[in-house]
Amino acid sequence: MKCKKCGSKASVNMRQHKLALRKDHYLEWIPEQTERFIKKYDMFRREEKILVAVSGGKDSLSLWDILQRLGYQADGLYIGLGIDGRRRDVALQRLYDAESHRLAEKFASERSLNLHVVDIQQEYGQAIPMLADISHRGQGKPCAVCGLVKRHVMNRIARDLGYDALATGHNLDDEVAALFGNTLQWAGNFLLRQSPVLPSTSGLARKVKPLCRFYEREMAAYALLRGIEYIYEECPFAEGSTSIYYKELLNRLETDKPGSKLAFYLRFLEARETGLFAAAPASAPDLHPCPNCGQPTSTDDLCSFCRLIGKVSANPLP
Ligand code: Q46
Ligand code: ZN
Repeated sequence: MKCKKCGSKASVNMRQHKLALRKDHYLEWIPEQTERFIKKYDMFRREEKILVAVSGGKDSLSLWDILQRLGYQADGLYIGLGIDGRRRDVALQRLYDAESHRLAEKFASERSLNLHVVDIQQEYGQAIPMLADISHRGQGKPCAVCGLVKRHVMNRIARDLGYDALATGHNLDDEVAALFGNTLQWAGNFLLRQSPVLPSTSGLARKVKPLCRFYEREMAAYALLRGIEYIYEECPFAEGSTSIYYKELLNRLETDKPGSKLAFYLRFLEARETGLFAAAPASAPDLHPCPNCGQPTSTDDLCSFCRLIGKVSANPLP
């Protein structure tokens, strides 16, 4: 396969784009495309301050790398989820935590970038798995609580430290798996909110996904060719998740029909823009600031995060 730009041997072949590129051309192409998406979806401007949620994985580290190469003011935020000494997979979880944190720190220090670190256990008294046990949410899996806590912390840091946008490393495979799941359920409100940009509302930071049009394998190739050291393992709790199952199904479709995932996502965005979902019920519920933390909530009382933390204080562990 030959590089489309120079005709020499290509390193990356993207059947879905009918495009093959040599290493250096590929490493230019990814930031060029990212810049195009940032402008197309009006994600942020050069004078704005961006907070990148960094997990130590290939997508978030690559995103930070790309934004830095493009000259944006981007700082990182790493959230330490913590471990639970009572779990069977404690060794795996500890390894994942320590390794992802180490790689995020290494990436930042090698490039003299600013990384904020929030350790959930230090900050809120318990690590994620234990918060999940205490709250009894999620039937054994801590993911619902993990998502709630991560969203709260990201918003808090973005708001308190004056960031204009919060950027996450969601790639096309993540977006398409979520879209597929929401479509299977005809989850109107989720479909309406699934977008490369969620504007800031009632105290919530603007959320942007600059990598939403790149396939997961494109980001893996970018991280590899850029020499970015990242954690290969998924969080141990991701195993057996519905989104991984959807990704496998969609990959089978993609193998038979290259470009299907991208087309599914782009046609969805177009349909949204042309008002196909306009008849869906109003998406945003009435939001009020939580009396405790000030973040918006749809309930008349404390937000779900503050209720969770309240439960933890009321049930101190032995
Ligand atoms: S939600 Fe669940 Fe993830 Fe949290 S506990 Fe791990 S798998 S990290 S994206
Ligand atoms: Zn609150």
